[in-house]
Amino acid sequence: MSTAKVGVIMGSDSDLPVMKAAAEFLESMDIPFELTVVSAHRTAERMVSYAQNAADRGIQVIIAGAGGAAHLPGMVASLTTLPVIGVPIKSSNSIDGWDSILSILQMPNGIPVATVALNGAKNAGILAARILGSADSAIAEKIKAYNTSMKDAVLTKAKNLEDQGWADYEK
Ligand code: RP5
Repeated sequence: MSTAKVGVIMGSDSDLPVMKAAAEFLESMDIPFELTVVSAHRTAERMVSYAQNAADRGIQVIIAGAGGAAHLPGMVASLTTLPVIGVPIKSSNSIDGWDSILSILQMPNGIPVATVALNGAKNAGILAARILGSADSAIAEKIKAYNTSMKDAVLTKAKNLEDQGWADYEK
């Protein structure tokens, strides 16, 4: 069995510049993942086999990104009981990204795909970590620490502006 808990798949290697944000977040949380190309249209059999075997291989969450007529996340969701997070990608064959957003978002009743924002692969990584964190307190603690670091960063930005005399907000 593979040690990966999250499967990060994408329709093409041209999606990698976007999708690597999911991988980088998982890496920062020490969550084992795998990353590969699975195309719904150009490697349909590979998609079926990947989705049908993922759970038995130890994968607990799948992140699937695709651009254009983005059928990969929905089709993978139809072939597994694992949670699937979809990342719409504004790709070279995309009109303006809406094609991919709607292909991934507008799933029929019964087969959900948790769709993040256009090119929102980092949030996909965070959501995958949160799903795993619901049953793994070590991961949940790391997410808490991540949230605290974001809060501190925003408060530092606020203080920097306030110190320039641009606000007199009383904390
Ligand atoms: C989609 O077509 C892929 O997910 C990618 O976003 C887009 C372009 O693929 P390539 O032509 O770069 O392989 O299926």
